[in-house]
Amino acid sequence: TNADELKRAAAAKALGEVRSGMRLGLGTGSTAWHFVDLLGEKVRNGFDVLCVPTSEVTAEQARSNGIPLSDLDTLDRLDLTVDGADEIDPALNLIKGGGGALLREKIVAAASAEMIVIADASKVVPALGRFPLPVEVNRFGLGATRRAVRRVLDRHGAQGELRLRGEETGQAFVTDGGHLILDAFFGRISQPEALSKDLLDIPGVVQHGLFLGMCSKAYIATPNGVERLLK
Ligand code: DER
Repeated sequence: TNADELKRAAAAKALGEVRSGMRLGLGTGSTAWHFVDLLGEKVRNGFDVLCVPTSEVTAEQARSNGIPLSDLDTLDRLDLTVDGADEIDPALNLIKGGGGALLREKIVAAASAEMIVIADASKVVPALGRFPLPVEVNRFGLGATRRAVRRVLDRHGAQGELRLRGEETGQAFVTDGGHLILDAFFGRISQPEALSKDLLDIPGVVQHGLFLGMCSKAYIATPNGVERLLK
C-alpha cells in the first residue's frame, strides 16, 4: 500500500461516521482530499449533507463533486469536521497549517461538535514540534510582529529559525484570508498551551497551527490497517 492508498483508507473510515442529514466541515490537504472525494460519491447516491469548506481549494473540489455547500453565517454549528494534520501527539493535540488553511480550519473545527483527524502513521509523534509551527500574521506591521514572535520563540526554547512562507521563492504565500504565514522551527514544543497563549497575545498574530483539545478521534492508516485513536 502506498501513501495515497493509506490516506484514502483513513478517509474511508471517517466517512463511516457520517450520517445523512449531517452538517460537516470539510478539511484541506491531500488526506482530506480523499474524504471529500469519497463523500462526493455518497452525495451522488442520494446522501443528504450540508458542508462548510475550510479553503477555496476544498470549496472548488466540493462543488465539482456536487456536494452542497453552506457557510458559518448561515449555519452556526456543525456536527462533524473531518481534516488532516501535520502532527498528532498522544493527547490528539495537533499541528496543522502545512497547507496554509489553518485559520479557516480552526474556525470550522471550533464550530463543530466533533473533530475527526485522518492521517497516515507518519503524522503520529511523541511530542509536537518537529514539524515547523505555522503562525498566521497580518501583513500590517510585519517586521514588528516577526520580532515579537521571535521573542516568544526564544522564551519557549525554539531551536530554529522563523521563516516567512514563500520567501525563498521571492513571492510570499498569501492565505485565503489575505494574511502571511511565519513558520517557526522548534524541534520540540514543551508547553503548547503557554506557547499558544503567548503567540495569540501578539496583536499582529491572527492564529497559529496548534489545535489543542479540539480533536477527539483520529483514524491513522498503517500498512496493517487503519487504527482508531481516542482522546
Ligand atoms: O494544512 C493543513 O492543516 C492540512 O490539513 C495538513 O495538516 C495535512 O495535510 P496532508 O493531509 O496533505 O498531509
